[in-house]
Amino acid sequence: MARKKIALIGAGNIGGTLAHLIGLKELGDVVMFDVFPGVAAGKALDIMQSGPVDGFDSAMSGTGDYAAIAGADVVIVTAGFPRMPGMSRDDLLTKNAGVIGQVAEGIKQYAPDAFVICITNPLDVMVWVLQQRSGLPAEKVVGMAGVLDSSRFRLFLAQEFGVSVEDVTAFVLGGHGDTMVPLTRYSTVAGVPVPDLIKMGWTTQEKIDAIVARTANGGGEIVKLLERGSAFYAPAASAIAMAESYLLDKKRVLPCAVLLNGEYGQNDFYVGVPVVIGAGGVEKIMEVEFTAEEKAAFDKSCDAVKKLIADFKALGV
Ligand code: TXD
Repeated sequence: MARKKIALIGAGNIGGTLAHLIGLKELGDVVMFDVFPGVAAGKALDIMQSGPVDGFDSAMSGTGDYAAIAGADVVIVTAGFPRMPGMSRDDLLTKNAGVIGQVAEGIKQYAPDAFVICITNPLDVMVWVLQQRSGLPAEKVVGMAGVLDSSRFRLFLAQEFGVSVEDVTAFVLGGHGDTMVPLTRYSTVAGVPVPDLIKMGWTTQEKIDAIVARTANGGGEIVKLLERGSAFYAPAASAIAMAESYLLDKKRVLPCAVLLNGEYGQNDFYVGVPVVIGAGGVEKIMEVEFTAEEKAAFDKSCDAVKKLIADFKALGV
C-alpha cells in the first residue's frame, strides 16, 4: 500500500513540528506549503535528514505551489499569523481570514477529498471560513483546539494529584479561548470524577477552580513566556492525534471544533464538542447532558464565537 500523503499549509513553528511528528510516527509522506517556499523546503529537507537516524522513510518536500498538494489524504492548516504578547486571538481575525480564503481555494482545487484540520486562530471562526469557502463536506473539515485545551487540563490535574497524565481524562468544550468550558464532572483520574476526588480529600474546589482558570489561559501563559509567537509543540501533537484517528480509522473520541446542526440547540457555526473521528471524518457528535450551570457556560462560549462570526461578516472580507 502506498504511503499516505499529508499536506501541511504553513511551515512555521507548528508546521515544522507536525512534519517531524509525522516522520517519527511514520504516518506518511509530507508536502509543506508556505508563502516562503524556501523555509518549507529547508525544514522538509532537514527533517528528512533525521530519517536515517530515527528510522523513518517519509518523503518530505516544501513548495509555494498549491498543485503540489494534489491528492493529499490529510491537510493540516496552520498558515497565518500567530499571536504576539498583548494580542487577543480575535485581533488575528482580519489578518488570518484573508490567508484562510486563499488556503480554501487551494484545497478546493487540489485536495477536495482530504480530511482537513484547521489550527489557525481565531480557530472557531477560521475553520468555519475554511469549510464555507472550500465547499468541502462539514464532516471532513474540523478545527483543533479541544484536544490541546484538554491536554493542558490533564497535565495540570495530573500535577495536582501526583499521578500519571495517562490516567487523567479531561473534558473540555466550547470555543477556543477564554470562554472554553472545562467540565470537571466528566474529568477523571482512572474513571473517578474530579468532584468525587474533592470529596475524598485529594484536592479542594479552590485548587480545581485555579486549574480551570489556568487551562482557559493556557495559550496566553505560553505567549507571555515566549515573547515571540505562541505554543507549538502541544498544538502539533494534538492535531496529529486527530490525523492519526482519521488515517488509522481509530474512532477516537476527541473534542474538536465541528459544524453544529441542531446539536446542543446550536446551528450553523463551528464550536468544540466531543466527536468520533474515523475513516469517515467526523462520524458522530456526542451530545452530553448539561447541568443548568454548564449549559449557561457553553451558551456563553457559543455566543462569543457567534459574535466573532458576525464581526467577520460585517468586515465583508
Ligand atoms: O489551539 C489552537 N488552535 C492553536 C492555534 C494553538 C496554538 C497556535 N494557534 C495558531 O496557529 C496561531 O495563532 C497561528 O494562527 C497558527 C500557526 O501558528 P505557528 O506558531 O505555526 O505560526 P508561525 O510560526 O508564524 O507559522 C505560520 C506560517 C508561517 O510560516 C507563514 O509564512 C505562513 O504561515 N503563512 C502562509 N502560508 C501559506 N499561505 C499564506 N497565505 C500564508 N501566510 C502566512
